[in-house]
Amino acid sequence: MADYRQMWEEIGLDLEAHDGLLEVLPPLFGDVIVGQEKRPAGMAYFDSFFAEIHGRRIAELVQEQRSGKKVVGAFCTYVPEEILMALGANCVGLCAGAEVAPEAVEQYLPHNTCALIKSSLGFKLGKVCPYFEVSDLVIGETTCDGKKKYYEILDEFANVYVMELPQKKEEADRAFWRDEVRRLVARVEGLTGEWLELDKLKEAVKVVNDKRRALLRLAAVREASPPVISGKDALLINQIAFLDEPRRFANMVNELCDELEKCAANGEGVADLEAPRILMSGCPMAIPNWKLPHIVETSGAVVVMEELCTGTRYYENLVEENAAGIETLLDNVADRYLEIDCAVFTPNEKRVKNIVQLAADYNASGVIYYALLFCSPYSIEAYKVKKAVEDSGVPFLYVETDYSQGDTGQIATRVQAFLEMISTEA
Ligand code: BJ8
Repeated sequence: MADYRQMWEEIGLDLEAHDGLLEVLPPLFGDVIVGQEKRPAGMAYFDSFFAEIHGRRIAELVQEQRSGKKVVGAFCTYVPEEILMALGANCVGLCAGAEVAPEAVEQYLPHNTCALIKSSLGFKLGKVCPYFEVSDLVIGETTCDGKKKYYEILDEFANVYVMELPQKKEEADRAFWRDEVRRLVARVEGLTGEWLELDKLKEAVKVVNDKRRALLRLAAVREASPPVISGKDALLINQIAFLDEPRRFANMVNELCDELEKCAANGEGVADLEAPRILMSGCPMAIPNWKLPHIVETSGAVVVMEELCTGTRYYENLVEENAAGIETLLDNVADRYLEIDCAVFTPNEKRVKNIVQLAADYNASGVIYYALLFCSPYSIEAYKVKKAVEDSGVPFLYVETDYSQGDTGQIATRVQAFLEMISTEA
């Protein structure tokens, strides 16, 4: 990586603490991601993106800021990226995938808060997330109680705006959410000084849909047997989707898909035909959280799909592009986001059915459900998911964990026993 120290200092990173993070990340990446066998050549772009994750991409964002463009940070897949883009802002996902400054965090948040929320505050208090530091505005959302209350605290340290997400999906909720999306437009117009215009929104909708189309193409080729890409590589791509420039990202995913589709046609894969195929479902896995997929894939299985926000929930469902006027297009944007099935919704039968369908589509040998410790929505919803998955004849394993490494051995033992059970029954 080039020398970015001056830039990091200017944007407000704590250089010493940041150096500490940079000492840990590359070896972890080398061990977990680069160390895999038979990786597609097209992963080189995503590896180089990761190598420069705090460098080149931040330099691009800072450069665009200098020419007047804003940066908006977000935590959730409900934040409508195309609206930010149409109003002259870059949307970036904020770091929340590693334990940072835990003692400082627990001065603000109770111990029994999920690792994702604690991590996010840790990155901010520790001043080690450059995406946070370059953000002109941070958009939160009323999803789970933990995040809702966290944003009140984060407001002391960042410029925060919170979108109100309904908890049901009935007509009144849709009407409310469509209005909420318009309130976001007004807030971002105030930030960037630009007005939302039909042509700009149409273009942004197409760009973000193209990113989703590329990820859907990648998802489709993962139905192949043997699998043509590891779950860890696919997860890395999904994680980078929140950070990279969308047009470039879509091009690189499509290039990778050209390669993977050829492999699938030739029957070439990254694992044996007999390797158990796992559908991973549950809480998001933010960079550099590869803990559970790494355990699964070093135990002889392959993750063939992720029902996660760093997975299907991020890219399924496109915004309807055909719209005569701006109001219809805004409604189309709002409606697409309300289709996302986060566990904070009630009732949430569509998510449960979708998981069963994904397991069938990907010929999954088992579903591994990932719940972060203290995450009520996902851990409680696991009951219904388990029942539906097992009723469909697919084995199910529930794993509750956090970002520490202390339970890795115990999880590995449970995963291996699960995989053995799958193989015996097959
Ligand atoms: S759409 S999953 S990104 S809210 S893990 S903070 S739910 S206690 S992250 Fe999420 Fe949006 Fe939903 Fe996706 Fe709360 Fe659970 Fe923590 Fe969570």
